[in-house]
Amino acid sequence: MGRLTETLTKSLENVVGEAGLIRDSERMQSYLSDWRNAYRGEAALVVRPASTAEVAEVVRLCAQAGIALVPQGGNTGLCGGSIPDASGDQVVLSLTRMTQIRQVDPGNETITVEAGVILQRLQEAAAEAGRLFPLSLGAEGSCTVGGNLATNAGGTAVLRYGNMRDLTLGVEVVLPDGRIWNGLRGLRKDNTGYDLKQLFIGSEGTLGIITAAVLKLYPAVRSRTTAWVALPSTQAAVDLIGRMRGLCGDRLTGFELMSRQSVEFVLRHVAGCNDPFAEVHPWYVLIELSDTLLDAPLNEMLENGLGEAFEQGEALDAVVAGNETQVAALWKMREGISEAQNHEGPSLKHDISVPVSSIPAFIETADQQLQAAFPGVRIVAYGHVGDGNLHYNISKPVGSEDAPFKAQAEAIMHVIYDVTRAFAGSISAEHGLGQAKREAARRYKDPLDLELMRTLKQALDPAGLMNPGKLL
Ligand code: FAD
Ligand code: S2G
Ligand code: ZN
Repeated sequence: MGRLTETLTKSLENVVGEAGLIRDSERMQSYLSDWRNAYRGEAALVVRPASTAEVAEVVRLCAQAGIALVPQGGNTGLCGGSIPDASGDQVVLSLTRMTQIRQVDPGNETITVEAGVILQRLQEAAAEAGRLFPLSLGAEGSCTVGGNLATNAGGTAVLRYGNMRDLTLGVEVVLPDGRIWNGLRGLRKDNTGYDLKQLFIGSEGTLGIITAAVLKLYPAVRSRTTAWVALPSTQAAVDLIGRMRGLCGDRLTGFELMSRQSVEFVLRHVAGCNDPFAEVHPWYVLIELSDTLLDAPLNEMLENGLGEAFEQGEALDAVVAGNETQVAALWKMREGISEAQNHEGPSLKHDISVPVSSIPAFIETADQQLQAAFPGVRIVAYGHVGDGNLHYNISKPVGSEDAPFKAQAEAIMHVIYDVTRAFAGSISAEHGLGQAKREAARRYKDPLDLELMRTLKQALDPAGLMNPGKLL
């Protein structure tokens, strides 16, 4: 790896201008640690190009000098993928100045946006065109489209609309040698060889820098109903989602599971959150139905489904939001879990997926093994049931110190990932691998998977300058 020189810095400044270069260590800080302060690094420079051409020139100059680049969007990633290493030789390339919405094409049901567009802005732009862009996650106020693509983000609407991979028709990428690959096609059918865009989606900045994308738009949702339901078990959650899917089909657009522990954390740390029920229950689901019709009979469907669930003992209590304020309050309970965990010491995150029908047995097995081996740890289990995706996070025992708990992180991780493997699951459902799960991927992924990934990496980035140390 090369080192940054004054000459190169000058050349980079000629490309991105004064506004696009951050050398001052103070101003660099927010680019050098992640949202949770779980990862920290050093950088020789932060560059913020404002166009694809500028990105390409920055990449070309750094490639020539052998300087490694760390692409960064909103820096909300949870695996340390956007944080440079400790060498101080790497350059962080932030896409946050590339915020153009290049084209909205309602007739083609597509929108073309640049990588630095914040997800919430994209959702608003779709709404302004009378459409829906359905990707939705807790960090939507700060994560960027480029980061969503690079991590193949999921979130709460995957069960109905899929993840970023499913929502994308084309991408524009600056390759590791600085060439611009224009894959910005808005076609739903294009069978002319390998689906190249899919190589870059989920590549976490290791194969190139995504600078723009053509994304699918959907019909706007004009009615929705939301309920918070107490359940006796996770099996009841799996039965209930099957019931709701049978009754409501594609109208089921949200089904989020939360353990009592996760709700306790939110009630304790997130202002304005109150338990809708007087009684304490072991599990809860947030259910949302939505439809493009203005007056779809959603409440009726929901009540039918819940009625059957009560009869079958699948539901213990339920509240249906009566207005938008109450809908927002229920989602705040769900989306507040991430933040709440940060107030309870280190949160060891395990973003796993297993077949939906295996969720109850996974939780029972993992709970048993963890509590036997690490008495007192607090299991914060919640997630997107429809995708078999659990955030099976672990917080330290009450009253214990951070350090000894963090020292157990690897052993805890192996218990959880061994159980995940036993259920033919994945050790990363939606957050990616970053630096957090690079070693785990080596241990849990099939060797031939890894060999093929390395072949691709070698073919596209032979100098290994694109986000080194991440993913592979
Ligand atoms: P960053 O964190 O900046 O980068 C993430 C990765 O992508 C890094 O490896 C980086 O190098 C790479 N990268 C960024 N931009 C580009 C680019 N233009 N080209 C190439 N590589 C690039 N994720 C989910 O999937 N589902 C959830 O439900 C979810 N909920 C969350 C809730 C909270 C409160 C928080 C803080 C995070 C959550 N996340 C979730 C994780 C995170 O928001 C997503 O991974 C998101 O897609 C990251 O986007 P970003 O712009 O912040 O990317
Ligand atoms: C979510 C956020 C990450 C975590 O809230 O759906 O993806 O585990 C998670 O806190
Ligand atoms: Zn999630």
